Amino acid sequence: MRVAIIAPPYPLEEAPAPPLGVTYVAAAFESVGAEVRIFDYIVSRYTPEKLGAQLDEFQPHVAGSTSVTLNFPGAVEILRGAKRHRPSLLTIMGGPHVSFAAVRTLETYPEIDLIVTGEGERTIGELMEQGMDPASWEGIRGLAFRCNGQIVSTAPQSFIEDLDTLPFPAHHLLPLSRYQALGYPISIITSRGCPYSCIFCQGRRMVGSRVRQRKASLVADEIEQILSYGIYRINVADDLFVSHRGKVMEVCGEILRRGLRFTWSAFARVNTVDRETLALMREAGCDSVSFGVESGNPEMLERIRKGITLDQVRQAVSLCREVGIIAHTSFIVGLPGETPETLRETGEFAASLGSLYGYHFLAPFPGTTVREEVEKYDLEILTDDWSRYDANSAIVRTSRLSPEEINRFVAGFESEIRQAWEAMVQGYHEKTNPPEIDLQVEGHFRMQLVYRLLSEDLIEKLGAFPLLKIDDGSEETSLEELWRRIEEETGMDGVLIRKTIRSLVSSGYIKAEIAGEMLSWHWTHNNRVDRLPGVNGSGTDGVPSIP
Ligand code: B12
Repeated sequence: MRVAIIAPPYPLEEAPAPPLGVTYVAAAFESVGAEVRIFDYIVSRYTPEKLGAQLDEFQPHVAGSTSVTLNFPGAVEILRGAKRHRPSLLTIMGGPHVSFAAVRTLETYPEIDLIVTGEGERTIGELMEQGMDPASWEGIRGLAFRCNGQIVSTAPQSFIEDLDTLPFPAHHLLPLSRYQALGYPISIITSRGCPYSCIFCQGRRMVGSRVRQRKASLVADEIEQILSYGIYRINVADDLFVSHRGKVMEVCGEILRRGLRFTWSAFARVNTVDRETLALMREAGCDSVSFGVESGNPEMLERIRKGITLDQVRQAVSLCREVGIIAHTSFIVGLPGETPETLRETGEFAASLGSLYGYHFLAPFPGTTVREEVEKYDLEILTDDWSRYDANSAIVRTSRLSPEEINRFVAGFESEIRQAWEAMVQGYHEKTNPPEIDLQVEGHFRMQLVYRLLSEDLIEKLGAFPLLKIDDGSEETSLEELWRRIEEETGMDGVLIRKTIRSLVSSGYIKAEIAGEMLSWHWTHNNRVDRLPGVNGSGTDGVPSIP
């Protein structure tokens, strides 16, 4: 059976990193004998023509897409295109959006044949065991589908008790060089589950309230596999990494014992960290921790069932500072019962912490308590246009605040950030910045450029040349021509383009290939390294720099 897994696009602002769920799903299909490809439209442009060509070449029997609410419309469009191109294709969707909007999705989108709700791996195994035969679906948990004009939802799938039985995420199927060029970390999870019941989050319903841990040695094996791709930055994406102190100690202990050298970040809660744990995390390479704080108003924290106090926030941030970890704190605006006063308290509290901080707008996703029980709260949800569920503007109102007022609060904060940024950019152009600021500015421009190269397929579009003289560096000449073409196409700074393309070439992310009379530049698939840098005895000092 051939299975195409689709990673639908999402914008640069949402940190387009290697999609973890997609690689778990791909691995689940592979482990039961399917031939799997990932059609990745996060770091390459989606066009119906490209999809058609990929389908013609691979001839899959099944196409399965993931989606969160914000990229659900894009995911449906791709499945629609796939079905139109290849009507015999079985189309599936899974992920956090459809898990809680299955019936409505099937009612509205005939191009989706089957929805897998919740954790996918066990359901995928059962579907494959039955040859994906629709006649068997009624007997499989965790599905929704159409049958004789009716929509059928089977009972929820039970959570996978022993996560150590799962195959590692199929990173080998991702175009890793492209992700590495962009520079976002690769995610791993050491556990699934979250016992907290914050009313704005779907997490607990996706993964259950009991935290299921993976064995530390397997987590370290997975990290070694990631390092073998030349990737030295990892994000620990557990819903709640610091849930059991002992477990964190085990994972960090294993990283240290094996001498794995890489840097990493994690999500945590302010009420579950302590000095000793943070210090060990620091020693094991963790340099930043993100805390969801959500509000600076104690009653609001209670209303949203966050289960933390403002004192715990101050304490966690100062512990991070003491051990040398950068703390990020994140706040949500437009929460139920939000008023001008609670917003002001949040703004003052956020600024008083001395941590990096930012705001998200409440997006009441399907499956969250705040959406399902909205009538209990002082909150009105203003749209069901899923493409607006990006948490980047207000889509709710409260009795005391309009969406415009909520937007204005964040715009005030963002204009301060923008002014500071504009000063940095000006200093960069006028060469008056200290070197570390210039690095930051250049890194940002570089990422923007790389994202354009990827999302607009610019290397593919502009990187083919008739072969010049074979003897003398056709490659170098074509590179100069490539710079010129990219400069013309993007209008971006020529020096930055030259520097960036050179580094992509020297890191092996793009390569020239000669075929017949043409030389063309193309992205490599991945960049696997034979020796593990940073593992004990390899002789590498310190963390290798991320190209
Ligand atoms: C880690 C994480 C991130 C990381 C992603 C890291 C990465 N590179 O993958 C970062 C920080 C980048 C991130 C970004 C965002 N995130 Co986020 N994130 C999470 C978190 C904590 C874990 C996700 C995860 O990796 N889980 C582990 C994997 C294995 O699970 P999974 O992806 O759900 O996949 C499983 C099933 O869904 C299913 N499945 C999924 N796809 C498919 C496809 C098929 C065909 C099948 C059969 C099955 C299937 O099987 C998989 C294996 O069991 C969740 C909370 C949660 N527990 O769900 C929030 C969560 C997914 N994020 C959320 C949101 C909103 C976002 C953002 C939009 C941020 C924002 N502006 O608010 C962006 C969007 C990015 C995107 N397009 O995914 C929401 C999504 C809610 C929704 N309905 O949209 C969640 C649920 C948290 C919440 N607020 O409730 N996120």
